[in-house]
Amino acid sequence: MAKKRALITGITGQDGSYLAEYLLEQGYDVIGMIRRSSTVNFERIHHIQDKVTLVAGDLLDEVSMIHLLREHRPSEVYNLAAQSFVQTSFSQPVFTGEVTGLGVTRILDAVRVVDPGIRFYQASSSEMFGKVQAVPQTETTPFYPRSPYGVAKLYGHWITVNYRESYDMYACSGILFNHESPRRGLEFVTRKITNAVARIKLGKDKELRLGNLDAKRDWGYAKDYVRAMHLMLQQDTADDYVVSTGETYSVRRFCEIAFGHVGLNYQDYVVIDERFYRPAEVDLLVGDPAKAATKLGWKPEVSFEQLVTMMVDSDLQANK
Ligand code: NAP
Ligand code: G4F
Repeated sequence: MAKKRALITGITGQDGSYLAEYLLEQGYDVIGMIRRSSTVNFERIHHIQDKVTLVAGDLLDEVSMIHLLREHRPSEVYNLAAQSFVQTSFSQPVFTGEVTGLGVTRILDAVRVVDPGIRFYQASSSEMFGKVQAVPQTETTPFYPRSPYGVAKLYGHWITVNYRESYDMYACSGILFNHESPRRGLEFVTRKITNAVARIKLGKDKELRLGNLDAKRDWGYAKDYVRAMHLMLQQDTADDYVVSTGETYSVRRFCEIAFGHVGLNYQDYVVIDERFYRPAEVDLLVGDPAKAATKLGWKPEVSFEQLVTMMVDSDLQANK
């Protein structure tokens, strides 16, 4: 049987790197779309660089994606590329809309033009629930985004649904709640905390400046979540799924566990800094993963506490 071939946009990101590893394990040919930059940015994929094919393209440029789809003919496309940092979306709302919102139309349309039979995954986000209208959030909970990022993701979600319904394309929107790992970008709160814990423990830093400690998130492990992306594209019909753990914890609780893991008390080191507050906050996210469990047979394998301690241990190692 011919090998399956998948294109991943955002392969240099946290999820892209785990998804590429997972698809290679499943026997796929993996094509990774990378955008041009003046410095090489392959930290997360250097260990698999010789096993994947990297091709140039950009979500801002539809023609580049038409060319690479024509040349490489994937049977599955995972659209993970985005301006993914919520705080930046407040200072760069138009850019975020171009990449994270309109970028989805560009790649969907490239798929439609080249081969509408290609299966498509869109990386949607629990940020679309924003000011939550129900607890826990399900696939039918009304959306109420609270940032330009959330608004752009909502556009990406609906254009995915629209292309599915208009052109009979197999297009899925995975509504993923926060997922973290040792490969998480340093600007996101979890990695910011675990990296600081390691540096403080090793005597390299003295304090950690954070914003809202009372925000609550449903945090899972990124490696668990990429399995759900793949499962969504293996079904008889395309659909949308919430992917989450069903548990929620505050940023404060994350700090408690992370500092506690190395024998420190977070209250001795965390300093509240107004600069890290957002113009509008998402106070509480907690997803109901029942549909993903029933229809995809998916469940997370790493607990919240295991996730926090895994990230602290990894940062201790990296900062030595
Ligand atoms: P990430 O680490 O920030 O990675 C984003 C990726 O997108 C990077 O590879 C980046 O390339 C690429 N990219 C950005 N702009 C691009 C453009 N114009 N053209 C092509 N590539 C571009 O994000 P992540 O955490 O892996 O998340 C993956 C996706 O899931 C994102 O769409 C994110 O919004 C969404 N999501 C994430 C979570 C989460 O908790 N992690 C939850 C829900 C949804 P460079 O390396 O060149 O910057
Ligand atoms: O780690 P965060 O920046 O993640 P956020 O905003 O929840 O977004 C992440 O998850 C989304 C899924 O829900 C993704 F779609 C998105 O791409 C991204 O991966 O912030 C988490 C919480 C926020 O409430 C924030 O206000 O932590 C709070 N926080 C408190 N102090 C902080 C800080 N966040 C950051 N980044 N830095 C702080 O110093």
